[in-house]
Amino acid sequence: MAMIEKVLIANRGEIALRILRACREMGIQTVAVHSTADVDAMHVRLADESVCIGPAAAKDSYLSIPAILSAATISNADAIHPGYGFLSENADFAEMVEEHGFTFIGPSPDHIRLMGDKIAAKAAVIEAGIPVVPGSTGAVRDADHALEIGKEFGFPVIVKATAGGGGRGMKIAETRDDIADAFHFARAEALAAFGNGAVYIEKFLTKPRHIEVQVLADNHGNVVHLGERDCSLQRRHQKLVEEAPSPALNASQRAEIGEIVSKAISKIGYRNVGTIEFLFEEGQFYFIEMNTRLQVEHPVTEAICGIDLVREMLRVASGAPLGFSQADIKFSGHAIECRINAEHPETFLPSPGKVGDYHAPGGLGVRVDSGLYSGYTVPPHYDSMIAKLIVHGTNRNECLMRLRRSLGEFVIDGLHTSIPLHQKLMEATDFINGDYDIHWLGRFVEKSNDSDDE
Ligand code: MV4
Repeated sequence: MAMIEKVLIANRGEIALRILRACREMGIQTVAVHSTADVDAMHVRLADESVCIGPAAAKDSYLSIPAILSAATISNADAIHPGYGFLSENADFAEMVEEHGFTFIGPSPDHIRLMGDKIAAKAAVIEAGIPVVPGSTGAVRDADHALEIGKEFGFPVIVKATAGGGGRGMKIAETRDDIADAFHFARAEALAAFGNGAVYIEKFLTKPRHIEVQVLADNHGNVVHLGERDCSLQRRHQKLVEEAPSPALNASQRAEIGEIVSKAISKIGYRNVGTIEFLFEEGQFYFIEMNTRLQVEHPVTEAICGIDLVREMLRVASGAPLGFSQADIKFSGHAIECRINAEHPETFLPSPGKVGDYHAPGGLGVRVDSGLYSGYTVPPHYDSMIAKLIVHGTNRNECLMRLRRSLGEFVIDGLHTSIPLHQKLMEATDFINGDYDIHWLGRFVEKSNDSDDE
Protein backbone atom coordinates (compact mmCIF):
# COMPACT_ATOMS: atom_id res chain seq x y z
CA MET A 1 0.00 0.00 0.00
CA ALA A 2 1.19 3.50 -0.88
CA MET A 3 1.34 5.24 2.48
CA ILE A 4 0.15 8.82 2.27
CA GLU A 5 1.82 11.01 4.89
CA LYS A 6 1.85 14.35 3.12
CA VAL A 7 -0.70 15.68 0.62
CA LEU A 8 -0.27 18.64 -1.69
CA ILE A 9 -3.64 20.33 -2.26
CA ALA A 10 -3.67 21.66 -5.83
CA ASN A 11 -6.57 24.05 -5.32
CA ARG A 12 -7.78 27.09 -3.39
CA GLY A 13 -10.83 28.41 -1.53
CA GLU A 14 -13.33 26.32 0.34
CA ILE A 15 -12.37 23.04 -1.34
CA ALA A 16 -8.71 23.42 -0.35
CA LEU A 17 -9.91 23.84 3.25
CA ARG A 18 -12.26 20.89 2.91
CA ILE A 19 -9.40 18.63 1.80
CA LEU A 20 -7.06 20.04 4.46
CA ARG A 21 -9.58 19.22 7.20
CA ALA A 22 -9.91 15.60 6.09
CA CYS A 23 -6.12 15.24 5.99
CA ARG A 24 -5.69 16.74 9.45
CA GLU A 25 -8.24 14.39 10.99
CA MET A 26 -6.30 11.50 9.46
CA GLY A 27 -2.95 12.77 10.74
CA ILE A 28 -1.74 13.55 7.20
CA GLN A 29 0.52 16.58 6.66
CA THR A 30 -0.75 19.24 4.24
CA VAL A 31 0.95 21.45 1.67
CA ALA A 32 -1.08 24.40 0.38
CA VAL A 33 -0.22 26.01 -2.95
CA HIS A 34 -1.23 29.56 -3.74
CA SER A 35 -0.92 32.34 -6.27
CA THR A 36 0.42 35.77 -5.30
CA ALA A 37 -3.24 36.91 -5.06
CA ASP A 38 -3.93 34.25 -2.40
CA VAL A 39 -1.12 34.89 0.11
CA ASP A 40 -3.68 35.76 2.79
CA ALA A 41 -6.12 32.97 1.96
CA MET A 42 -7.41 30.75 4.75
CA HIS A 43 -6.17 27.52 3.12
CA VAL A 44 -2.62 28.92 3.23
CA ARG A 45 -2.95 29.93 6.88
CA LEU A 46 -4.26 26.55 8.02
CA ALA A 47 -1.91 24.30 6.05
CA ASP A 48 1.24 22.83 7.61
CA GLU A 49 3.31 24.25 4.73
CA SER A 50 2.65 26.44 1.73
CA VAL A 51 4.31 27.11 -1.60
CA CYS A 52 3.72 30.12 -3.85
CA ILE A 53 3.25 28.73 -7.38
CA GLY A 54 2.91 31.87 -9.47
CA PRO A 55 0.99 35.03 -10.29
CA ALA A 56 -2.73 35.67 -9.91
CA ALA A 57 -3.78 34.43 -13.37
CA ALA A 58 -4.87 30.80 -12.91
CA LYS A 59 -3.12 29.68 -16.09
CA ASP A 60 0.20 30.67 -14.51
CA SER A 61 -0.49 29.16 -11.06
CA TYR A 62 -3.38 26.77 -10.27
CA LEU A 63 -3.39 25.53 -13.88
CA SER A 64 0.39 25.30 -14.23
CA ILE A 65 1.40 21.64 -14.20
CA PRO A 66 5.15 22.37 -13.88
CA ALA A 67 4.53 24.78 -10.98
CA ILE A 68 2.45 22.22 -9.09
CA LEU A 69 4.80 19.29 -9.72
CA SER A 70 7.73 21.46 -8.60
CA ALA A 71 5.88 22.42 -5.42
CA ALA A 72 5.15 18.74 -4.72
CA THR A 73 8.81 17.87 -5.29
CA ILE A 74 10.32 20.56 -3.06
CA SER A 75 7.81 19.90 -0.27
CA ASN A 76 8.37 16.14 -0.50
CA ALA A 77 4.64 15.39 -0.78
CA ASP A 78 3.50 11.79 -1.37
CA ALA A 79 0.22 12.59 -3.08
CA ILE A 80 -1.71 15.36 -4.83
CA HIS A 81 -5.40 16.11 -4.38
CA PRO A 82 -6.74 18.20 -7.29
CA GLY A 83 -10.08 19.29 -5.76
CA TYR A 84 -12.60 20.38 -8.43
CA GLY A 85 -12.12 22.66 -11.45
CA PHE A 86 -8.54 23.64 -12.40
CA LEU A 87 -6.56 20.43 -13.19
CA SER A 88 -8.99 17.99 -11.58
CA GLU A 89 -10.18 16.43 -14.86
CA ASN A 90 -6.97 16.85 -16.83
CA ALA A 91 -5.86 13.31 -17.73
CA ASP A 92 -2.37 14.47 -18.77
CA PHE A 93 -1.92 16.07 -15.35
CA ALA A 94 -3.01 12.90 -13.53
CA GLU A 95 -0.57 10.93 -15.69
CA MET A 96 2.33 13.30 -14.99
CA VAL A 97 1.58 13.25 -11.26
CA GLU A 98 2.04 9.46 -11.33
CA GLU A 99 5.09 9.58 -13.62
CA HIS A 100 6.74 11.86 -11.07
CA GLY A 101 6.16 9.28 -8.37
CA PHE A 102 3.24 10.94 -6.59
CA THR A 103 -0.14 9.37 -5.91
CA PHE A 104 -2.98 11.10 -7.76
CA ILE A 105 -5.97 11.24 -5.41
CA GLY A 106 -8.63 10.44 -7.96
CA PRO A 107 -9.42 8.04 -10.80
CA SER A 108 -6.90 6.60 -13.26
CA PRO A 109 -5.74 8.91 -16.08
CA ASP A 110 -7.36 6.49 -18.58
CA HIS A 111 -10.78 6.84 -16.93
CA ILE A 112 -10.47 10.63 -16.80
CA ARG A 113 -9.58 10.63 -20.51
CA LEU A 114 -12.40 8.25 -21.43
CA MET A 115 -15.09 10.28 -19.64
CA GLY A 116 -13.66 13.57 -20.96
CA ASP A 117 -14.59 12.45 -24.47
CA LYS A 118 -18.40 12.46 -24.31
CA ILE A 119 -18.84 10.28 -27.41
CA ALA A 120 -16.46 7.63 -26.03
CA ALA A 121 -18.00 7.95 -22.55
CA LYS A 122 -21.48 7.38 -23.92
CA ALA A 123 -20.37 4.29 -25.83
CA ALA A 124 -18.66 2.92 -22.70
CA VAL A 125 -21.67 3.40 -20.44
CA ILE A 126 -24.09 1.95 -23.03
CA GLU A 127 -21.85 -1.15 -23.09
CA ALA A 128 -22.01 -1.23 -19.27
CA GLY A 129 -25.82 -1.13 -19.20
CA ILE A 130 -26.60 2.52 -18.41
CA PRO A 131 -29.57 4.10 -20.26
CA VAL A 132 -28.62 7.13 -22.41
CA VAL A 133 -30.44 9.85 -24.34
CA PRO A 134 -31.36 8.45 -27.80
CA GLY A 135 -29.16 9.92 -30.54
CA SER A 136 -26.26 9.49 -32.91
CA THR A 137 -23.81 6.64 -32.47
CA GLY A 138 -20.43 8.36 -32.57
CA ALA A 139 -19.53 11.62 -34.27
CA VAL A 140 -21.70 13.39 -36.84
CA ARG A 141 -19.86 13.71 -40.19
CA ASP A 142 -21.55 16.72 -41.79
CA ALA A 143 -24.80 18.71 -42.03
CA ASP A 144 -26.48 16.03 -44.19
CA HIS A 145 -25.64 13.38 -41.62
CA ALA A 146 -27.01 15.68 -38.90
CA LEU A 147 -30.30 16.03 -40.80
CA GLU A 148 -30.54 12.25 -41.21
CA ILE A 149 -30.15 11.80 -37.43
CA GLY A 150 -32.66 14.57 -36.70
CA LYS A 151 -35.23 12.85 -38.92
CA GLU A 152 -34.52 9.48 -37.32
CA PHE A 153 -34.99 10.64 -33.70
CA GLY A 154 -37.43 13.49 -34.28
CA PHE A 155 -37.00 17.21 -33.57
CA PRO A 156 -36.03 19.03 -31.40
CA VAL A 157 -32.48 17.67 -31.16
CA ILE A 158 -29.36 19.02 -29.50
CA VAL A 159 -25.89 19.10 -31.06
CA LYS A 160 -23.11 18.65 -28.48
CA ALA A 161 -19.32 18.83 -28.53
CA THR A 162 -17.60 15.57 -27.60
CA ALA A 163 -14.97 17.62 -25.71
CA GLY A 164 -17.65 19.81 -24.12
CA GLY A 165 -19.51 19.79 -20.85
CA GLY A 166 -21.01 22.47 -18.68
CA GLY A 167 -22.97 23.94 -21.57
CA ARG A 168 -20.29 25.03 -24.03
CA GLY A 169 -20.33 23.81 -27.64
CA MET A 170 -24.06 22.99 -27.53
CA LYS A 171 -26.84 24.07 -29.89
CA ILE A 172 -30.51 23.13 -30.08
CA ALA A 173 -32.18 22.54 -33.46
CA GLU A 174 -35.95 23.01 -33.06
CA THR A 175 -36.78 21.85 -36.58
CA ARG A 176 -35.06 20.40 -39.63
CA ASP A 177 -34.58 23.98 -40.92
CA ASP A 178 -32.22 24.69 -37.99
CA ILE A 179 -30.06 21.58 -38.15
CA ALA A 180 -27.35 22.68 -40.61
CA ASP A 181 -26.76 25.96 -38.72
CA ALA A 182 -26.78 24.19 -35.35
CA PHE A 183 -24.26 21.62 -36.59
CA HIS A 184 -21.88 24.30 -37.97
CA PHE A 185 -22.31 26.51 -34.89
CA ALA A 186 -21.58 23.72 -32.38
CA ARG A 187 -18.63 22.45 -34.41
CA ALA A 188 -17.07 25.93 -34.71
CA GLU A 189 -17.56 26.69 -31.01
CA ALA A 190 -16.14 23.31 -30.01
CA LEU A 191 -13.11 23.76 -32.24
CA ALA A 192 -12.45 27.24 -30.85
CA ALA A 193 -13.02 26.31 -27.20
CA PHE A 194 -11.56 22.81 -27.04
CA GLY A 195 -9.49 22.38 -30.22
CA ASN A 196 -11.74 19.44 -31.10
CA GLY A 197 -14.66 19.98 -33.47
CA ALA A 198 -16.24 16.53 -33.10
CA VAL A 199 -19.96 16.73 -32.27
CA TYR A 200 -22.79 14.28 -31.60
CA ILE A 201 -26.56 14.62 -31.57
CA GLU A 202 -29.24 13.71 -29.04
CA LYS A 203 -32.98 14.00 -28.85
CA PHE A 204 -33.59 17.24 -26.90
CA LEU A 205 -35.46 16.67 -23.63
CA THR A 206 -37.54 19.78 -22.96
CA LYS A 207 -38.24 19.70 -19.21
CA PRO A 208 -35.91 17.29 -17.45
CA ARG A 209 -34.48 17.36 -13.96
CA HIS A 210 -30.71 17.01 -13.47
CA ILE A 211 -30.12 14.06 -11.18
CA GLU A 212 -26.65 12.67 -10.49
CA VAL A 213 -25.53 9.53 -8.70
CA GLN A 214 -22.44 9.52 -6.47
CA VAL A 215 -20.18 6.47 -6.64
CA LEU A 216 -17.15 5.36 -4.69
CA ALA A 217 -14.87 2.49 -5.71
CA ASP A 218 -11.61 1.03 -4.43
CA ASN A 219 -8.73 -0.69 -6.28
CA HIS A 220 -10.03 -4.13 -5.29
CA GLY A 221 -13.27 -4.23 -7.27
CA ASN A 222 -15.56 -2.96 -4.51
CA VAL A 223 -18.11 -0.36 -5.63
CA VAL A 224 -20.86 1.44 -3.73
CA HIS A 225 -23.29 4.17 -4.71
CA LEU A 226 -24.13 6.92 -2.26
CA GLY A 227 -27.52 7.84 -3.64
CA GLU A 228 -28.44 10.76 -5.86
CA ARG A 229 -28.39 14.55 -5.76
CA ASP A 230 -30.92 16.75 -7.51
CA CYS A 231 -29.07 19.66 -9.14
CA SER A 232 -31.86 21.06 -11.27
CA LEU A 233 -31.76 24.50 -9.62
CA GLN A 234 -29.27 26.17 -11.94
CA ARG A 235 -29.06 29.27 -14.08
CA ARG A 236 -26.86 29.51 -17.18
CA HIS A 237 -25.18 26.23 -16.21
CA GLN A 238 -24.29 27.54 -12.75
CA LYS A 239 -25.82 25.42 -10.02
CA LEU A 240 -27.28 27.43 -7.14
CA VAL A 241 -28.94 24.85 -4.88
CA GLU A 242 -28.50 21.07 -4.65
CA GLU A 243 -30.32 18.54 -2.54
CA ALA A 244 -30.32 14.89 -1.59
CA PRO A 245 -32.39 12.82 -1.95
CA SER A 246 -34.20 14.11 -5.06
CA PRO A 247 -37.81 15.10 -4.33
CA ALA A 248 -38.69 13.63 -7.74
CA LEU A 249 -37.71 9.99 -7.12
CA ASN A 250 -39.57 7.23 -5.36
CA ALA A 251 -37.79 4.44 -3.46
CA SER A 252 -37.91 1.95 -6.33
CA GLN A 253 -36.58 4.43 -8.92
CA ARG A 254 -33.78 5.29 -6.48
CA ALA A 255 -32.87 1.66 -5.86
CA GLU A 256 -33.01 0.86 -9.57
CA ILE A 257 -30.68 3.65 -10.74
CA GLY A 258 -28.27 2.99 -7.87
CA GLU A 259 -27.97 -0.64 -8.81
CA ILE A 260 -27.56 0.07 -12.53
CA VAL A 261 -24.82 2.59 -11.82
CA SER A 262 -22.91 0.39 -9.34
CA LYS A 263 -22.89 -2.54 -11.79
CA ALA A 264 -21.70 -0.30 -14.62
CA ILE A 265 -18.93 1.32 -12.57
CA SER A 266 -17.72 -2.11 -11.56
CA LYS A 267 -17.73 -3.27 -15.20
CA ILE A 268 -15.83 -0.17 -16.34
CA GLY A 269 -13.20 -0.82 -13.62
CA TYR A 270 -13.46 2.74 -12.30
CA ARG A 271 -11.80 3.70 -8.99
CA ASN A 272 -12.09 6.54 -6.45
CA VAL A 273 -15.08 8.93 -6.50
CA GLY A 274 -17.22 9.75 -9.52
CA THR A 275 -20.59 11.14 -10.46
CA ILE A 276 -22.91 9.86 -13.17
CA GLU A 277 -25.13 12.67 -14.46
CA PHE A 278 -28.61 11.96 -15.76
CA LEU A 279 -31.48 13.89 -17.18
CA PHE A 280 -34.70 12.58 -15.60
CA GLU A 281 -37.98 13.07 -17.41
CA GLU A 282 -41.32 11.25 -17.09
CA GLY A 283 -39.90 8.56 -14.85
CA GLN A 284 -36.93 7.71 -17.13
CA PHE A 285 -33.20 8.23 -16.57
CA TYR A 286 -30.97 9.29 -19.46
CA PHE A 287 -27.19 9.42 -18.95
CA ILE A 288 -25.52 12.63 -20.19
CA GLU A 289 -22.00 12.76 -18.70
CA MET A 290 -19.72 11.35 -16.04
CA ASN A 291 -17.67 13.63 -13.77
CA THR A 292 -14.39 12.11 -12.62
CA ARG A 293 -13.80 14.45 -9.68
CA LEU A 294 -15.03 15.37 -6.22
CA GLN A 295 -17.92 17.77 -6.83
CA VAL A 296 -18.85 21.09 -5.24
CA GLU A 297 -22.12 19.60 -3.98
CA HIS A 298 -20.60 16.47 -2.36
CA PRO A 299 -21.57 17.66 1.19
CA VAL A 300 -25.29 16.91 0.71
CA THR A 301 -24.33 13.28 0.07
CA GLU A 302 -22.00 13.27 3.08
CA ALA A 303 -24.83 14.62 5.23
CA ILE A 304 -27.36 11.92 4.36
CA CYS A 305 -24.83 9.04 4.33
CA GLY A 306 -22.59 10.06 7.24
CA ILE A 307 -19.53 9.33 5.10
CA ASP A 308 -16.52 11.65 4.69
CA LEU A 309 -15.97 11.48 0.93
CA VAL A 310 -12.54 13.13 1.01
CA ARG A 311 -11.34 10.68 3.66
CA GLU A 312 -12.56 7.82 1.45
CA MET A 313 -10.75 9.33 -1.57
CA LEU A 314 -7.51 9.36 0.45
CA ARG A 315 -8.07 5.83 1.78
CA VAL A 316 -8.77 4.24 -1.60
CA ALA A 317 -5.94 6.21 -3.24
CA SER A 318 -3.55 4.69 -0.70
CA GLY A 319 -4.77 1.23 -1.77
CA ALA A 320 -7.03 0.47 1.19
CA PRO A 321 -10.23 -1.49 0.51
CA LEU A 322 -13.58 0.19 1.18
CA GLY A 323 -14.42 -0.20 4.86
CA PHE A 324 -18.13 -0.79 4.17
CA SER A 325 -20.46 -2.47 1.69
CA GLN A 326 -23.65 -1.18 0.06
CA ALA A 327 -25.74 -2.79 2.80
CA ASP A 328 -23.82 -0.84 5.46
CA ILE A 329 -24.78 2.52 3.94
CA LYS A 330 -27.83 3.94 5.70
CA PHE A 331 -29.43 7.02 4.20
CA SER A 332 -30.72 9.39 6.83
CA GLY A 333 -32.98 12.40 6.34
CA HIS A 334 -32.53 15.18 3.81
CA ALA A 335 -29.83 17.75 3.00
CA ILE A 336 -29.79 20.96 0.95
CA GLU A 337 -26.82 23.10 -0.10
CA CYS A 338 -26.94 26.79 -1.03
CA ARG A 339 -23.99 28.09 -3.03
CA ILE A 340 -23.17 31.60 -1.90
CA ASN A 341 -21.44 33.70 -4.52
CA ALA A 342 -19.82 37.12 -4.32
CA GLU A 343 -22.10 38.58 -6.94
CA HIS A 344 -25.05 40.89 -7.24
CA PRO A 345 -28.25 38.91 -6.57
CA GLU A 346 -30.07 40.48 -9.55
CA THR A 347 -27.43 41.26 -12.17
CA PHE A 348 -25.19 38.32 -11.23
CA LEU A 349 -22.16 40.57 -11.82
CA PRO A 350 -19.15 39.50 -9.71
CA SER A 351 -18.64 41.48 -6.50
CA PRO A 352 -15.10 40.88 -5.25
CA GLY A 353 -13.64 43.09 -2.51
CA LYS A 354 -12.91 43.34 1.17
CA VAL A 355 -15.10 41.53 3.69
CA GLY A 356 -16.21 43.69 6.63
CA ASP A 357 -18.08 41.99 9.46
CA TYR A 358 -18.39 38.26 8.98
CA HIS A 359 -20.54 35.82 10.90
CA ALA A 360 -21.33 32.28 9.76
CA PRO A 361 -24.49 30.55 11.00
CA GLY A 362 -24.26 27.45 13.19
CA GLY A 363 -26.43 25.25 15.33
CA LEU A 364 -27.97 21.83 14.81
CA GLY A 365 -27.76 20.49 11.26
CA VAL A 366 -25.82 23.46 9.85
CA ARG A 367 -22.47 23.23 8.03
CA VAL A 368 -20.63 26.12 6.39
CA ASP A 369 -17.69 25.42 4.08
CA SER A 370 -15.90 28.69 3.37
CA GLY A 371 -12.49 30.34 3.46
CA LEU A 372 -13.94 33.74 4.35
CA TYR A 373 -12.99 35.78 7.42
CA SER A 374 -13.48 39.37 8.47
CA GLY A 375 -10.84 41.53 6.75
CA TYR A 376 -10.23 39.04 3.92
CA THR A 377 -10.26 40.41 0.38
CA VAL A 378 -12.05 38.24 -2.20
CA PRO A 379 -9.78 38.42 -5.27
CA PRO A 380 -11.35 39.13 -8.67
CA HIS A 381 -9.34 36.46 -10.51
CA TYR A 382 -11.27 33.29 -9.66
CA ASP A 383 -14.70 31.73 -9.34
CA SER A 384 -17.16 33.86 -7.37
CA MET A 385 -18.33 31.09 -5.01
CA ILE A 386 -17.26 32.16 -1.50
CA ALA A 387 -19.24 29.85 0.78
CA LYS A 388 -21.48 26.80 0.85
CA LEU A 389 -24.26 26.54 3.41
CA ILE A 390 -25.36 22.95 3.90
CA VAL A 391 -28.23 21.96 6.16
CA HIS A 392 -29.28 18.48 7.22
CA GLY A 393 -32.64 17.57 8.71
CA THR A 394 -34.86 14.57 9.30
CA ASN A 395 -36.95 15.59 6.29
CA ARG A 396 -37.07 18.21 3.53
CA ASN A 397 -39.32 20.59 5.45
CA GLU A 398 -36.90 20.66 8.37
CA CYS A 399 -34.14 21.61 5.89
CA LEU A 400 -36.24 24.51 4.59
CA MET A 401 -36.86 25.75 8.15
CA ARG A 402 -33.17 25.47 8.92
CA LEU A 403 -32.14 27.26 5.70
CA ARG A 404 -34.47 30.19 6.37
CA ARG A 405 -33.09 30.45 9.89
CA SER A 406 -29.40 30.13 8.93
CA LEU A 407 -29.56 32.38 5.83
CA GLY A 408 -30.96 35.01 8.22
CA GLU A 409 -27.99 34.58 10.56
CA PHE A 410 -25.35 34.84 7.83
CA VAL A 411 -23.46 38.16 7.86
CA ILE A 412 -21.06 38.93 4.99
CA ASP A 413 -20.57 42.69 4.96
CA GLY A 414 -18.78 44.61 2.23
CA LEU A 415 -19.78 42.41 -0.74
CA HIS A 416 -22.94 41.69 -2.68
CA THR A 417 -23.84 38.03 -2.27
CA SER A 418 -26.49 35.63 -3.48
CA ILE A 419 -27.93 35.30 0.06
CA PRO A 420 -30.97 37.54 -0.70
CA LEU A 421 -31.75 35.42 -3.77
CA HIS A 422 -31.61 32.24 -1.66
CA GLN A 423 -33.96 33.85 0.84
CA LYS A 424 -36.48 34.59 -1.92
CA LEU A 425 -36.13 31.06 -3.20
CA MET A 426 -36.97 29.63 0.24
CA GLU A 427 -40.38 31.32 0.00
CA ALA A 428 -41.19 30.18 -3.56
CA THR A 429 -44.10 27.73 -3.68
CA ASP A 430 -42.64 25.55 -6.46
CA PHE A 431 -39.34 25.21 -4.60
CA ILE A 432 -41.13 24.46 -1.33
CA ASN A 433 -43.05 21.74 -3.16
CA GLY A 434 -39.94 20.36 -4.86
CA ASP A 435 -41.64 21.09 -8.16
CA TYR A 436 -38.90 22.34 -10.49
CA ASP A 437 -36.96 21.33 -13.62
CA ILE A 438 -33.66 22.62 -15.09
CA HIS A 439 -35.38 25.70 -16.56
CA TRP A 440 -37.32 26.74 -13.46
CA LEU A 441 -34.67 28.90 -11.73
CA GLY A 442 -33.93 31.02 -14.83
CA ARG A 443 -37.62 31.94 -15.06
CA PHE A 444 -37.85 32.54 -11.29
CA VAL A 445 -34.90 34.99 -11.38
CA GLU A 446 -36.43 36.92 -14.31
CA LYS A 447 -39.84 37.14 -12.63
CA SER A 448 -38.40 38.24 -9.30
CA ASN A 449 -36.24 40.92 -10.99
CA ASP A 450 -39.32 42.21 -12.86
CA SER A 451 -41.38 42.48 -9.69
CA ASP A 452 -38.53 44.38 -7.98
CA ASP A 453 -38.66 46.97 -10.77
CA GLU A 454 -42.36 47.75 -10.25
C1 MV4 B 1 -29.32 18.07 -22.66
C2 MV4 B 1 -30.52 18.77 -22.42
C3 MV4 B 1 -31.68 18.27 -23.00
N1 MV4 B 1 -31.63 17.19 -23.80
N2 MV4 B 1 -29.33 16.99 -23.46
C4 MV4 B 1 -26.43 21.17 -20.46
C5 MV4 B 1 -25.05 21.02 -19.95
C6 MV4 B 1 -24.60 19.67 -20.35
N3 MV4 B 1 -23.94 19.08 -19.24
C7 MV4 B 1 -25.81 18.92 -20.78
N4 MV4 B 1 -26.87 19.89 -20.87
C8 MV4 B 1 -28.09 19.56 -21.34
N5 MV4 B 1 -28.16 18.45 -22.13
C9 MV4 B 1 -30.46 16.58 -24.00
N6 MV4 B 1 -30.43 15.51 -24.80
C10 MV4 B 1 -30.48 19.87 -21.58
C11 MV4 B 1 -29.26 20.29 -21.04
C12 MV4 B 1 -29.31 21.42 -20.16
C13 MV4 B 1 -29.07 21.27 -18.80
C14 MV4 B 1 -28.71 20.04 -18.25
C15 MV4 B 1 -28.44 19.92 -16.91
C16 MV4 B 1 -28.56 21.02 -16.07
C17 MV4 B 1 -28.91 22.22 -16.60
C18 MV4 B 1 -29.17 22.38 -17.95
C19 MV4 B 1 -29.54 23.61 -18.46
C20 MV4 B 1 -29.78 23.76 -19.80
C21 MV4 B 1 -29.67 22.66 -20.66
